[in-house]
Amino acid sequence: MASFKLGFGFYHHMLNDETFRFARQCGATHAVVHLVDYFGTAEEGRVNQPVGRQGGWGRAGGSTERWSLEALRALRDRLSHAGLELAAIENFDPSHWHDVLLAGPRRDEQIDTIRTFIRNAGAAGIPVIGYNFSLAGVASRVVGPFARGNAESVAMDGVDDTPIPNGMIWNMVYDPDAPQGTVEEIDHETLWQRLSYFLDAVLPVAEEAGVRLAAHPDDPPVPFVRGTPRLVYQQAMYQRLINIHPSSSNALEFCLGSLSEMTEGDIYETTRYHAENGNIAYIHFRNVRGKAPNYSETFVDEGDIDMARIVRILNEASFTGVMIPDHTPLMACDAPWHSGMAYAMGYMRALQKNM
Ligand SMILES: [Mn+2]
Repeated sequence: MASFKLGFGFYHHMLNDETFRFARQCGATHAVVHLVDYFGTAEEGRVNQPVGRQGGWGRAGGSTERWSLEALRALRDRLSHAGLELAAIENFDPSHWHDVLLAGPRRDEQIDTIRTFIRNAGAAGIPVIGYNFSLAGVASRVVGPFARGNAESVAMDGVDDTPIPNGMIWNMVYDPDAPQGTVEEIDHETLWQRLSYFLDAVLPVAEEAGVRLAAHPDDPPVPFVRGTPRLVYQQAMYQRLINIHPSSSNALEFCLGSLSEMTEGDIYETTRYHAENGNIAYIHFRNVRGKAPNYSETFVDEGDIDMARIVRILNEASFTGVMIPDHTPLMACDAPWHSGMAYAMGYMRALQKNM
């Protein structure tokens, strides 16, 4: 039996008892929760993962109340009653840290807010917070029948270079009254400096709180998207992120799909290296075919990655963290998202039980 934990990722609107039961029925014992509501009130968008588009996903502005100690404890307890251990919160709302990403006037104030979130997570016994230090976020992607049997999935076909309007970051509008214009053009080094400023400011708090901050690689992984630089768009760049501030709290949200889309690096060696060094906080266990800027997301068993080989490597490195499916193609039936997830979870459960 493999020692990884089987987790399920919950978008904010899925935090209900029925979805908790569904996750348990899929074999999940752990939960990764999105407090950001990417979908706003758009019901039509809720059947799939959020896909980047120029207009954004909607308004940022989830209340900081979701990160209060009381709210986090209540969430943990709700999941616990459903048989699920709250393993991680995934992503910060752009309204809580846009000036951290942009080096804007409210940067230090927002870092203080993030520090409070981290302390509250620690006090609520939540060991990991995943984040994505990115200006454009997900973009340049299209939806179509790209997976087996023409299942609807997501692909990249070229790079979107439309500038990001002021008041939007990471596909969400945090200031609808922002002045005309677009987000300032910067180079890669400037963005790395912004990440360093952030990590140096929050990692000591995270260490004290017993919380690991886990960085997602860029999705999609290309040097620039919408005129803004990316940080981790090749596998080797993960090590630069670790080197900024080596710490048990400076960790990785290891997305196999995004990493495999990168044009350089060996996914098996990269997995072995970071697993052996204890850098992996949790894993997005999904598969893809092709490389950026031309790839498509696939079912877990039909992409370029030999997922069983990944699990063998993780076992050899004694990885005991959580794996979640991240996203999957939609299947042709009345419950396209759920059946896609159940398929991935069944595959992962079989790997867990038989290795
Ligand atoms: Mn991912």
